[in-house]
Amino acid sequence: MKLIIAIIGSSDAPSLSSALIEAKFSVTKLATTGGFLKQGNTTLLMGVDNERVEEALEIIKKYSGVRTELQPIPSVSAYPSVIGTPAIETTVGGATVFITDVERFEKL
Ligand code: 2BA
Repeated sequence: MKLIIAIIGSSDAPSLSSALIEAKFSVTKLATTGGFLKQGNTTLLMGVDNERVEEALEIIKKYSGVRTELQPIPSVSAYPSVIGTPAIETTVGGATVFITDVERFEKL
């Protein structure tokens, strides 16, 4: 078994948690704070069987990895060159993931 520790943006936490639960992973969600920016982020703890680690990582990547998304333009007047386009592409997300061996796992 492995312990996956995933530090993600808090806005990605609800969708990622739901996807992981849907895929029958067990997840513990911690409200954490980044040491550098001192802003809230979310840390997920997951005990995962070795053969499902890659599957878990794929889901983490899909829902919280770095990706581009269409964001609504806040004020069209601030972006005169994109008048007529309802949204702009923005880079969002990012996950820092640690994977460690679990020496022993028990439910007592
Ligand atoms: P990321 O590297 O994507 O890290 C996002 C958050 O993940 C971090 O929040 C921290 O909570 C966690 N994290 C990343 N690497 C870690 C590690 N090796 N051990 C434990 N936790 C880790 P913040 O500390 O607030 O950092 C936010 C962003 O600021 C970082 O994004 C990075 O782009 C930048 N950053 C962090 N430390 C920096 C430093 N010493 N100098 C310059 N930039 C830094």
